[in-house]
Amino acid sequence: MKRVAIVPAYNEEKNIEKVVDGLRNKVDEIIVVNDGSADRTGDILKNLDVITVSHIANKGYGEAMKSGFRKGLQVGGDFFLLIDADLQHNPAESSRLMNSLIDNNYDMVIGSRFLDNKSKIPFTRKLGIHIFTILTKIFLGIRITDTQSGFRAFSRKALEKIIDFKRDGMGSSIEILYIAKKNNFRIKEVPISCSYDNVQHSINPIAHGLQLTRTILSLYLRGI
Ligand SMILES: Nc1nc2c(ncn2[C@@H]2O[C@H](COP(=O)(O)OP(=O)(O)OP(=O)(O)O)[C@@H](O)[C@H]2O)c(=O)[nH]1
Ligand SMILES: [Mg+2]
Repeated sequence: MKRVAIVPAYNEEKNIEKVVDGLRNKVDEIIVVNDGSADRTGDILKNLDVITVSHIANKGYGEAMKSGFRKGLQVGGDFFLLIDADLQHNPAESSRLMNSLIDNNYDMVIGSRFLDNKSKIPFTRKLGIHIFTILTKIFLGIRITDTQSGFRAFSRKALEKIIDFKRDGMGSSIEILYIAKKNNFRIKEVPISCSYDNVQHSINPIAHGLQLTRTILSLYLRGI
């Protein structure tokens, strides 16, 4: 029973080592996707005992995730954990997702920032996430409290279906939920904390919002 963590990373020199350390005793293998980082992320990874997948140029969150998924399936993982590299998620909480997935035979477990209300999420961020959660519910019929969460766990069977997602940017998080719904996955949300203390948003919120809007409308109108 092999547990594999997948960590998409773009310019995360300040955080990547801490995230990897936190994951050490939680999984059997750690895959970090260095998505064309312009900082020292690549150098730091050379000295860490992880599998590194490197993009020569920056390809976006979706592509980074996909490269990680592909490698995870290649190395024979049975259960997969997706976690951000910016330390917003607490690697110590990985077990909550993984145990829930494995013990209950779920296809997918989503870490939700809104189930215990302990995270201090900046107001505009919270509003943005809620708007897209409501749109996802209305247009796609998907009832999830945190559609944008990047802290998720998947079974191998689920990942083999999910890996066919098409989007390269932030819309991929919603597309994955759409694939999960189409395949009648058993999904569970569990509470997670999320830190906004040291975050430098690497994507402009307006660009982010537009990507999500385009994704929801395209899935609603064309199913793709
Ligand atoms: N923004 C961005 N993140 C990437 C990219 N490739 C990989 N990532 C990683 O994807 C994860 C999520 O990116 P974030 O920019 O933190 O996205 P977010 O957490 O939804 O948004 P914030 O609330 O602004 O932090 C991080 O671990 C990034 O390092 C990319 O091209 N752009
Ligand atoms: Mg982040």
